[in-house]
Amino acid sequence: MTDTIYALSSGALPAGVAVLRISGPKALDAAAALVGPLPEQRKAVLRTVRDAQGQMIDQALVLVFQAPASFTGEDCVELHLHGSRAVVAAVYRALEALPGLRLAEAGEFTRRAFENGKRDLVEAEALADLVASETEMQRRLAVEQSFGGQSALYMEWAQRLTKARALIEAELDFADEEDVPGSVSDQVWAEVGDLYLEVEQHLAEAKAGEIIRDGYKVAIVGPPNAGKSSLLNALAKRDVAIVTDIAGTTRDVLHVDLDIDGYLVRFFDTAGIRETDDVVEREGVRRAKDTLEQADLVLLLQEIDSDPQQFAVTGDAEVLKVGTKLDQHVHRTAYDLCISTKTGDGLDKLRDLIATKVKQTWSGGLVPGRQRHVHYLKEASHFIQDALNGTELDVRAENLRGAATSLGRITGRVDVEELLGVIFSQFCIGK
Ligand SMILES: Nc1nc2c(ncn2[C@@H]2O[C@H](COP(=O)(O)OP(=O)(O)OP(=O)(O)O)[C@@H](O)[C@H]2O)c(=O)[nH]1
Ligand SMILES: [Mg+2]
Repeated sequence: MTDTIYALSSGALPAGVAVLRISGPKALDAAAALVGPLPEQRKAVLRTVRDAQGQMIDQALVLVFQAPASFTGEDCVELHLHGSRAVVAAVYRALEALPGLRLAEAGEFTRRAFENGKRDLVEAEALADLVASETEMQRRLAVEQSFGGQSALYMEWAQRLTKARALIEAELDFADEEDVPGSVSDQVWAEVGDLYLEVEQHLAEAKAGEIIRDGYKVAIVGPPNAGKSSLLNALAKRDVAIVTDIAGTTRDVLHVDLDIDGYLVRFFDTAGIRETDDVVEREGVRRAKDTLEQADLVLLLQEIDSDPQQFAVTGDAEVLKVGTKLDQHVHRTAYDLCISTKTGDGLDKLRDLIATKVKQTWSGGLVPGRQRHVHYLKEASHFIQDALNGTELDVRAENLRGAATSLGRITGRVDVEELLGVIFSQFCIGK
């Protein structure tokens, strides 16, 4: 017997309304104990909420969802209470006193939704992303993955792999019989080859998913006194970093998150890179180089007309050469862009350039959303590659099964053996 769980589903109190959700076998009884006879399901009705002594706690809208047509797939009741801490505490006390009820653990409602087949793992993760989304693109990606075709895509791939395997195994088992599609092999492997390319193409977009979720990382680097911290402050429109005319002011890596046209963009201000005997500054320079290597875009700052950089830019990020202190110099074509944080000159252009670059990272389609997905996709891809390159037919078939299983692990739903049943039912062998 599962516990019946309850929790506040809405945000921080106080608020206009607090939505308290109860889910589980005793949800209806529990709600009835508080509000009396329950309304017809899926119909919001105003009721008085009372404690065990009959004292009125609040008035609330009551909504009943009967299993399996609810978020969790269990009987669910929502109480839309007035959003005060005391009201919610009093309702919690009343529910706590009922047998078989307890406060839900983090994620428990969604876990039950998964266990009852309401959402698969990809959809459950995407729902968490949707709730946590702060930028427009994070929202779009989460919606795409939560309600879009992500799971269906992996399911379809697993299905194609399993079908291929079934055909190969049929050839193995019944090779000497006449009514088996004879050399289907060539066609099957051609199709598996196509699938391999599709998986690889999808994997190639993993970076896009990471950038949307975790942000587009822009490293501001350059020699000391180039105006790096001044740029960070100008972009953030507040005094985040200390700015002085002493070379070597910044030592730690500071960062500011900005929402640029709906994308999360993370700017990192770093220590000026130079040879130094100062232990602290040297550590700062090391961190600056680390940041540089992990960046998606590097803004290489240098005061216009100053001596060229003495260090090499490593990593595979794109580099924008930015000339600084334009108020004291004139434009030079040696730089991609010239700015002045004093006058604000060039800053809009810089922002636009970054916006253009980050927009190129995601086309809006299905991309692997998480490291977990990427892991299993790579695993599947390896299995497919082994299947394509193998020589022993039974080993190749086994690799196809491995690939389908890896894909199934992403959604947590695809049972390969079950799929096999579905596929076998479509063609009869040996009658
Ligand atoms: N005139 C002018 N001065 C600037 C501009 N940007 C920065 N400065 C000055 O240049 C000096 C260094 O600026 P910072 O922003 O601290 O330079 P930084 O690159 O962070 O320097 P470190 O942290 O030491 O590596 C300060 O005195 C700033 O006021 C600018 O656009 N125009
Ligand atoms: Mg600085």
